[in-house]
Amino acid sequence: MDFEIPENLRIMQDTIRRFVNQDLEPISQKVEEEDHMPEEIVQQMRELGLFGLSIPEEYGGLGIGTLGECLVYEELSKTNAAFRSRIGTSNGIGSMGILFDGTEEQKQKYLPRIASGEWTSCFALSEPEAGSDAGNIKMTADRDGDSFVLNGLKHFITNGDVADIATVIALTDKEKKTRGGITAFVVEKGTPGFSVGTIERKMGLRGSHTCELIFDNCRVAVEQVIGGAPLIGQGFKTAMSVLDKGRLTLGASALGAAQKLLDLSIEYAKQRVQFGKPIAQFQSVGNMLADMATEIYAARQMLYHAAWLRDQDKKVIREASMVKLFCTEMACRVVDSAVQIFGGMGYMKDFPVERFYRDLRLYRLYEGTSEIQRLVIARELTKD
Ligand code: COS
Repeated sequence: MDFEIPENLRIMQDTIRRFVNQDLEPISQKVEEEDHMPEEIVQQMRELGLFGLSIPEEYGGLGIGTLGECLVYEELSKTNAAFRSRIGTSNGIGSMGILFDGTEEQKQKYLPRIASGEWTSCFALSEPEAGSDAGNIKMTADRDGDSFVLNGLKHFITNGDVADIATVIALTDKEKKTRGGITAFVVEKGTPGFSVGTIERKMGLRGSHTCELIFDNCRVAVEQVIGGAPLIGQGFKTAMSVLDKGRLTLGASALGAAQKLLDLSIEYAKQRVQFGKPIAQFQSVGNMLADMATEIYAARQMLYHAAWLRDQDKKVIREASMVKLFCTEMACRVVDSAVQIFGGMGYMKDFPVERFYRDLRLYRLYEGTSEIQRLVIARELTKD
């Protein structure tokens, strides 16, 4: 067994760590307060190649593999979660369908633009009646000659307002549904009938917007089916494999946030004096720190192992759900302890702990709730 992180990934990790400390962290509170991501910082992300992490070099990306991506997201998540969201959604769930199942023409057309950050992508699956029950989508795509006509509403779409292209999952056969009746499309901004609806008001993740997308007789050519004509009706599998990958990188993001919270908690516990000594010297606080560190250690091992498995081209459906489940639940336990250690200060907006508390709560919900992860794991364990 080799637990060494390869040299090239270590260098990348250090670069991102510096970027977080020097450029992102100083503006993280501003992004939170203004609920806005400054264009200059997005430009810096482009220059670092962050929008192409998961895209192979032949399409203009860095192609650093799943472990590399996880290491980057871990570092990026030690500050405001909106930064990771801006990048991760675009070169993650927004564009992975094209990479996994797209035609060569689609890859050539879209991936270099996503990788350079010139274009942003989003992933439009969720609907009011199709959250966990992803196969229950109502949005239709009716065939009409050489095109499809899309009608319906998507909601909770991260990056929806800034996206230039959307991976859109729609029903092409109401009888077949998840088995041959769902199709994935790539729809470009500006296509008549495609518009952004309400920007939703959320508990956290300010600076990263979540929107409705409206499709009203939106006509797209058959060429916009991800994978082209042979994959008409096969979009549910595309969507599911996109989510499998996203569950690993989201686990990495939860892990990075948890590590940051542990670091902040240790620092605070060592300098906060009560009853004449630093609170770190009280056994009850020490126990909390010990539990936080132990869970983080466990989470990191499982994440890196699952990422490594995926880089060996192994199927990781079960492992990805385990990682998403454990890392996000763990991070929520860690942030709860962090608030407890910070006491009243942890409840104040002057300290980042309060923001992490709100932001991390989402991680147990999106890209598959904890309940869905357990369902997937149990099904994988018990299937023939
Ligand atoms: N990768 C590839 N194919 C998959 C897959 C995966 N991870 N999961 C399911 N499939 C395939 C199945 O193999 C099946 O095809 P076959 O009959 O040809 O084998 C087809 O898809 C239907 O699968 P299944 O019967 O399992 O579908 P269900 O409707 O029961 O739903 C779950 C499966 C619950 C796993 C799915 O609805 C899900 O992941 N829900 C959560 C969605 C989510 O994360 N929403 C958050 C918002 S999106 S950001």
